[in-house]
Amino acid sequence: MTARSGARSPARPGFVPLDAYTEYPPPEMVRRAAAFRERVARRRTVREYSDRPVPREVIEECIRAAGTAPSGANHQPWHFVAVSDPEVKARIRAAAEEEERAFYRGGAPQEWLDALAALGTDEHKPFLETAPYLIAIFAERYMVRPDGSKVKNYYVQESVGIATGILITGLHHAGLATLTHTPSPMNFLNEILGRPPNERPFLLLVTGYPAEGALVPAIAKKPLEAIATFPRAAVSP
Ligand code: IYR
Repeated sequence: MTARSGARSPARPGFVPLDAYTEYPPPEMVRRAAAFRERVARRRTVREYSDRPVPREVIEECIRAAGTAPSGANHQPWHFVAVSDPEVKARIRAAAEEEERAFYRGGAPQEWLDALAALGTDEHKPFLETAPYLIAIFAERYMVRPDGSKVKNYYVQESVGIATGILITGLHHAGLATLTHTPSPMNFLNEILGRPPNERPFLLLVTGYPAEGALVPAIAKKPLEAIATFPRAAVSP
C-alpha cells in the first residue's frame, strides 16, 4: 500500500503489515496486565437496574468492539439486536418469564436449582423491562447467499462466545452493568425480533446502570492456583 510497508516486507497479495501491534517492555506488560485484571475483576453480574437511559453510541461502540472478535474462517457468525423499545422489552419479558416459570416450577432438576440458590434467582425478570437495553445475541449457524444457498460456518459457539466476552468487557469498561440472561429455550427471540431461522439465540445480555443500592451475591472467583497450571518445562529456558 505504501512505500514504507513495502520496504519492510515483501509484497504478499492479500496480506498487509501488522501495523496496529504494539510491544511493551516486560515490566510495563506486567503493569498493564495487572491493571486490566484489576479493572475486569470489578465486573459483577447485576440483576437490579435503573431505568435511566444510556447513550446509544455506547452500545454501538461496544458492539463494534465485539465485532472485532476472532472467528472461524473470519465468518463473523454473530448478530446483535439492541432492543430499547419498551413494547418489545415487555414482550421479551413476558415470553422469558413463561419459560422461567416452567424452569423454576419443576422443569429444572433439583440439583440445578440447588446450584443456583446462592444467586437468589427466580422466575421474575423485571430487569427485562427496567434496563434500558437488552442485547439479544444470535449465532449464525450457517450463512445464506443471496441465491439462497448455504455457506457453512465454523466454530460458531466459540466465536460467538468470544465476541460476547468482548461485549461484556467493553460495556463494563464503559461503565455499564450487565447480566448474561439465558431463558431456556429462547426461540421466542427469533419470532419477537424477526431473525431468520439460520440464526440461533445465543444469549440475552441485559445492560444499563445498576439500580441505586443494588445488591449482588456474596460469591468469589477462584484463585489462579485453582484455575491454571504451568507444567514445568523439561529444559528450563
Ligand atoms: N435461566 C434461569 C436460570 C439460571 C441458570 C444459570 I446456570 C444461572 O447461572 C443463572 C440463572 C434464570 O435466568 O433465572
